[in-house]
Amino acid sequence: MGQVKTLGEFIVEKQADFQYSKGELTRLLSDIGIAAKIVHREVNKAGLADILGETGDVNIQGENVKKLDIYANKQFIAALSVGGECCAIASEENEEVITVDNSVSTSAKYVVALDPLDGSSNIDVNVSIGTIFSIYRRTSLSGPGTLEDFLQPGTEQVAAGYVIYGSSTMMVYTTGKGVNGFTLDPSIGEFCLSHPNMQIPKQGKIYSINEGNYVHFPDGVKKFIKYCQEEDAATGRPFSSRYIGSAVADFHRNLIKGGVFLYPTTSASPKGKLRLVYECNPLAFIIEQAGGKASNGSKRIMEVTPTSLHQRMPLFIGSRDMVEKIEELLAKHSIPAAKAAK
Ligand code: P6P
Repeated sequence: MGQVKTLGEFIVEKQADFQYSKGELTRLLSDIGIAAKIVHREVNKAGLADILGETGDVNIQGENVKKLDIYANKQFIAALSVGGECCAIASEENEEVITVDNSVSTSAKYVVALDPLDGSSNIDVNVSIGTIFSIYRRTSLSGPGTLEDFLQPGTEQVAAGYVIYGSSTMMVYTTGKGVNGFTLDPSIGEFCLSHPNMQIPKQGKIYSINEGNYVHFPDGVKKFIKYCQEEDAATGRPFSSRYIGSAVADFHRNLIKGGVFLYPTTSASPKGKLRLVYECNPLAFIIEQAGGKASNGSKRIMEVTPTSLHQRMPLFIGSRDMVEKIEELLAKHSIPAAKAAK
């Protein structure tokens, strides 16, 4: 095996990609790596420690809070606050923006939005879960970060990534110069470059959707599911249905193998289920940098300007050809608003 390159070495090496960079982003990404290692340790022994199960609380999303959710949230907030490179943090677990008020951080130029532990309903059944993060330059001029710092379109992201706590723990991120994956080697406590320059196949053979919601899907989505199930040798159909129910795990599999993940509007989630700011946008940045596509069905996800911190958005993300097929079928079979209003 060739010379191992650690996340730290890689980040510093790539620092040159950034004009005027004085190492702040380098430090920020390293801070995230540290928190990921701490969360990895707890996730991997959750069954032993008393951090499985629910806290008895319900979060702002109305979801039962898992002890590991809270633990992960605290670790990432602590690592980012101590690091001094971000002036505010937005988290799925917190209704409001968390301002980092220490003397160093209020002059920091970055803000970080994160889902500290996505898919946490899978923790108790030992299914892969993940952390998703998105980094912006602040738009506010000084002082503590503000809500407006987070309501930027995804095209303004400086960096985005995820950590997947699975059969191994990996950190995958982009700073706009491609996508690179690092696997944690617990024996040395370092993330090591294992997946350089990740690219998603233009056409995949996997579709990932919760078909339990079929009756409530828009007609274009129903047509796409039937398209995937048709026999057609030329396009390798029927495709395989794979749905883990943990967005980071489904996304990561599709990034490596090719495929498309769909979370359309449903009766339970009339605006979609995934959150624009700290789930859809970071995953969209990664997939575009890997040659794929991310859409809300009619628009490029990263061009949607968020109007609120926790707003939800339909998400169709993965291999370019498959996302474009979904957009084509949605356009062809969408009910014009006027007609739908009758
Ligand atoms: P459903 C996990 O709760 C999550 O937010 C994503 O990680 C996952 O893709 C989705 O919800 C699963 O939702 O409605 O199919 O169970």
